Amino acid sequence: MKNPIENFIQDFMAYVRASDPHQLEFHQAVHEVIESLAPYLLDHPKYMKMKILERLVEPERVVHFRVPWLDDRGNIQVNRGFRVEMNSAIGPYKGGLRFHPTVTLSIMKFLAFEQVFKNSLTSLPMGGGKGGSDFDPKNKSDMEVMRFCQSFMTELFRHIGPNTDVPAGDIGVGGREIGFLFGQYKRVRNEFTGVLTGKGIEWGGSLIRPEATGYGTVYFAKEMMNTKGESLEGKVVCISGSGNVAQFAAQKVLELGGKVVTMSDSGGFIHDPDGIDPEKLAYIFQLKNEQRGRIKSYADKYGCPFYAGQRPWRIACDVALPCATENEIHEDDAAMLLKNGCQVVAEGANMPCTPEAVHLFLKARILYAPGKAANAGGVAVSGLEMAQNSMRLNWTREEVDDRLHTIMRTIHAMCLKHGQKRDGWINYVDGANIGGFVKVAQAMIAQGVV
Ligand code: NDP
Ligand code: 2IT
Repeated sequence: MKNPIENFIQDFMAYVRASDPHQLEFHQAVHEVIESLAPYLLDHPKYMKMKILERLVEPERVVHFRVPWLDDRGNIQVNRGFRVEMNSAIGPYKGGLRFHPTVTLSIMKFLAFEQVFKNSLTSLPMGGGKGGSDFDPKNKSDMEVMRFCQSFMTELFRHIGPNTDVPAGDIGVGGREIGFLFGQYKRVRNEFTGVLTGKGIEWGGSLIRPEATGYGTVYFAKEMMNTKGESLEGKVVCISGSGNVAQFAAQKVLELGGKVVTMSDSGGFIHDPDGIDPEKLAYIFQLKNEQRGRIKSYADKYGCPFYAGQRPWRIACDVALPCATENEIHEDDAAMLLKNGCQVVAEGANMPCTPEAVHLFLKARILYAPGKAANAGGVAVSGLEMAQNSMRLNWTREEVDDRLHTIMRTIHAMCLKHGQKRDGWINYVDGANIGGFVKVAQAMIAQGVV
C-alpha cells in the first residue's frame, strides 16, 4: 500500500508525462519539485483547489521559431529558436538564453520551470522564462555568431521587452552574444532599453554580473558550511566546467582560501594536485574567453594530467561545485564523492545531479544545495541590473557585491525556514522548492484564474 504522498506524486507525474511523454528533462525537474511539495500541498489544500501545480507546469506561452542565417561561405544555415515564457505571477519573465546543439523544447521547459522557483527565491520581482537555440557557437567566426544573433533577435524582439520578458546569458551565450542581440533589438525597435541583462558595462550593464553566478554559488556554500562551524579555508574543491560560472566560482574559492584542483570542458578534465593558483586561473580566463580554446591546453602548459572524455568526480575533495551542465553527476559519481569524504555539494549549474545522485547526497545528510538556491546569484544580479537600468544609475562593485551577498544569505535563510528537519538537518531541496513556491502560488491566487 502506498501512502497518500507517494500516490499524489505518482498521479501528478502521470498527468505531466501524459501531455509530453518525451520531455524527460522537464519531467525530472518537475518530479524533484513535486517530491518536496507533496507533503506541503496535502497540508495546504487551497493550492490544490486552485490548481496551482497544474498551472505551474503549463507555460504561459511558448514561442518556437526558425532562425535562418548565412555562414562565412555564403551557405544558408537553419537553426531552431525557442522562448518559453513560463510564469509571470511575480514579475516579467526572466531567464537566460542557451546556444548549444543539445537544446530541445524539453531542455528549455526544464530550465524555465526551475527559473520560476529560483527567481522567486531571490526576493526580486521576476517571473520565469528560458530560451535559446540548437545553434553551436563552437568553431564559428565572430561574424557568423553575429549574423546568427541578428537573425535570432529579428524574430525574438516582438515577444520580449523590459516589462514583458528580459533574457540574459546561459551556456554558449556570454558578453559577445548579448552585445549582438542587444544591437539588433535596438535597431529594429529604435529603443535603447534594459531588454537584456549581462550587457557591457559601457552600455547599461551592471558591475559584478559576469561574476555573480560563480560568486553567489560560493557565498551559498560558505553559508552552508557556517551552519557546521566550517569554512572554505584549506578545503580541497573540485569544479567542473570552465565557462562563466566555473571561472568565477574558482576565483572566489581561491579568495576564500580554498584549493581548486579540477576544471573541465566537454573534452575532459584537468587535475592539478598543486591547486589552480591565481596566475593559472588567469590563463584559464584567457584560454576560454579570448582564445576560445580547450581545457586540455592547461595540462599541456602546466604538466598536469588531463583525462579525456571524463568528469572530475573521482578526485578526492571536501567540496564539489558542478558548474558545467545538467546530469553531470550520476549515481556512481555521487557514491565516489561520498566515499572520498566530500561534505559539500553546491550546484553552480542547473540540475547537474541526476535524481539518484541527489538521493544519495540526501541520504548521507551532507550539505547539498540544488541549483535553484545555489546558483540564483546570477539572475539576482540580473535583477539588480534591471533596477539600475530603470533608475538610469550605476552602482559600484561594492554595492552590487554586498547586495548579492545579502540575497544569497536570504535564500539560505529561506531554505532553513522551509527545509530544516526536527533533528536540525537542513534539506535544502525541500527548503528551496517550498520557499520558491509559496510566493508564486500566493501571487497566482491573488490574480485569479489566469
Ligand atoms: P558557459 O557556456 O560559459 O560554460 C559552460 C561550460 O560547461 C563549458 O566549460 C562547457 O564546455 C561545459 N559544458 C557545457 N555543456 C557540456 C556538456 N554537455 N558536457 C560537458 N561539459 C559541458 O556556460 P555557463 O558557465 O554560463 O553555464 C554553466 C551552467 O551554469 C549551466 O548549467 C547554466 O545553465 C548554469 N547557470 C548559468 C548562469 C549564468 O549566469 N551564466 C546562471 C545560473 C546557472 P565546452 O566549452 O567544451 O562546451
Ligand atoms: O539559469 C540562470 O539563472 C541563468 N542563466 C541566468 C538568467 C538571468 O536572467 O540572468
